[in-house]
Amino acid sequence: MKGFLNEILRGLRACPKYLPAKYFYDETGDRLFQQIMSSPEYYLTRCEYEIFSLKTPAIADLLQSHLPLFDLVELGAGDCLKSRFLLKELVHRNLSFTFYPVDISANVIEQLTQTLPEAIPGLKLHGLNGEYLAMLEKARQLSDRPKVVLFLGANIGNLEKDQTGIFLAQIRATLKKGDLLCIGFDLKKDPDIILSAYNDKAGLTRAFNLNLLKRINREFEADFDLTAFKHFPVYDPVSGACRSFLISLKQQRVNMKTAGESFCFEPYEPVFMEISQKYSRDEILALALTSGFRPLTTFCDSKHWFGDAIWEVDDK
Ligand code: AVI
Repeated sequence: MKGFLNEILRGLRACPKYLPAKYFYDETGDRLFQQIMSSPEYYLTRCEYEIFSLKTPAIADLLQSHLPLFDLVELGAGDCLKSRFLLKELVHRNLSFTFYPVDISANVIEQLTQTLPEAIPGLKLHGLNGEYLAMLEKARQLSDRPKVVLFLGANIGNLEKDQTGIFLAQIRATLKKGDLLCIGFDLKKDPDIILSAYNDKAGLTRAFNLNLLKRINREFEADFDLTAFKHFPVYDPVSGACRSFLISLKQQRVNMKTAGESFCFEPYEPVFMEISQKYSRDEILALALTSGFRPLTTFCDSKHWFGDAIWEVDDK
């Protein structure tokens, strides 16, 4: 709670203003994100689902050819919609492994623990509720088998480029030489397709962004007027950054009782909300190399809109 308030205050005091997107995900935010993922414009989930539903045997072959024995760790497991294809395949191949789903939501881990071993008989599951890096470390303490880490859904795209390298280097530091990372990237494509994914006609992404203001109103007794902010995503085809902003439609002052502070907004002043970084194939390769991995291959969907890259931990 204290961390949340401090980060919100830091963002609203900054120039230009920003709010951290990791706080989008309260109960309403989770529900909106589920709806976004099944909206016609948000292609990312469908593309990655296609990769896992069609290419799982090839992915499993690759994992097995590199590591005869391993455990699987999924960072931000959610409902395991895509990884369950791989889990089924590995169980079907009679491989002995433990699946460690990692999620920040205790509810998600509880759900998975109850439902997944039933849906995939023979699956050994040990849920880990907490932060990615700490839980990855925990999985290593629990078993000394080599690790295959899944980080799907283009979640890596929600980090700024300078943070991405740091995060990947931190993941690598918790792994051993030969361990594998399977990481989902949204690829650069027609800018109109990207922009409409973040500006769906039903207004789900708009509501998803505005919901953070609503959350701040509720949790910190603030008085953001949700009708006085406009959702405005932009895509830069050179850098591949898709950025969402909320634009203040008028001069206004927002009060936050919990902090005893108020914030002034100029007409058309932007609040930066979220980055969803898109990558070219060359940028993905370069990222692997600079963060200490050896790129093995990238599995793509039929439209080449999304890629799941498999990297091996290189010499430390
Ligand atoms: C979770 N993450 C990969 C999503 C994305 O595409 O950046 C979050 C999202 N934001 C708006 N729509 C979806």
